[in-house]
Amino acid sequence: MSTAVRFHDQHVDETGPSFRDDVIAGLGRSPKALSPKYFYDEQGSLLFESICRQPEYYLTRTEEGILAEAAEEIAALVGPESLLVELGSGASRKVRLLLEAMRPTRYLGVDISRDFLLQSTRRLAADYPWLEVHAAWADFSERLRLPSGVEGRRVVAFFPGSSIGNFAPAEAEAFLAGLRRALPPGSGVLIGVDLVKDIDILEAAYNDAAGVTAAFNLNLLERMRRELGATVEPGGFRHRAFFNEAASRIEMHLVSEGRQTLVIDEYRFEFEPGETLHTENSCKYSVAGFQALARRAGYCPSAVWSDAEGLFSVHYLSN
Ligand code: AVJ
Repeated sequence: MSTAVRFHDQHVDETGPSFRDDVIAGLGRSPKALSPKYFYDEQGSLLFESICRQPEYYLTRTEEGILAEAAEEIAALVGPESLLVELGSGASRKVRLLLEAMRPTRYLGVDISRDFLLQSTRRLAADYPWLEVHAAWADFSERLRLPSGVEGRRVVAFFPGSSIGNFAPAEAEAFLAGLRRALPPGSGVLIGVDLVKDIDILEAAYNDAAGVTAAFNLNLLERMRRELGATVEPGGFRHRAFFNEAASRIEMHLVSEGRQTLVIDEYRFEFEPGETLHTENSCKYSVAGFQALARRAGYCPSAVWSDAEGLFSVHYLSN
């Protein structure tokens, strides 16, 4: 069996700012902030996989349970598709449930972490001889480019894991509206969305006892050292995650333990004791709240699945 003929990869040119540009801009702002997309270097992607296995992090296993249960129903609803596009595919585990139920002819995985993406999409190509596998390493919040030959075909865009929560609601709406315009008519979006719930459950999920989320957050500082030659003592910062009820989001921060200076070449960034670098927002929705957002983005929210405890939701938005 030759996977080579069925496996295609492409690098989608990143024309935007680099990690270095964004770190220098983000540390220069007040309050200091950085995009969560920078968590996912090789080390960060591995730590994220480990987060997904932590007992407190209910999101992954709950979404997998929903997909396993609803896979046939989803397949029937979306119809025989020619292309399944996964945004932020990571280890591409959840999509297996869909691939097996939907049996699309083509799969495109899009992820920002190149080696991770190539490993996981090569595994898919090896495991599913009937599937044509494409991989694109790109920031999927940039313009989405579909492989050629799909014009006029229906596409299902799979956006799992509640990654949409990293966008503020207005940005999420704009992103989904842009995605809708990029997809051929008759296409749909299958999207995992974490639900608002008891604060203790939410906060525990981002403060696991094993400290994996803390390591994931602190890896940003390690990455600055590795890639930018930054002078920074990761031990001088601690992880903080809490639910901001007014904004309906988990916020993650790196809190400076004392007064210190982070140095990158000629740039010096002063931290006051207790000052934070805001590293992530993870927005939480009600089912109705997310459906309203999807409508504003021009979709018809035609189906929604949830677990018995109402922890997580998976929506099908038709175009
Ligand atoms: C990948 C953005 C969905 O917000 O739950 C996990 C990332 N951050 N633990 C999330 C994350 C800390 C995750 N998303």
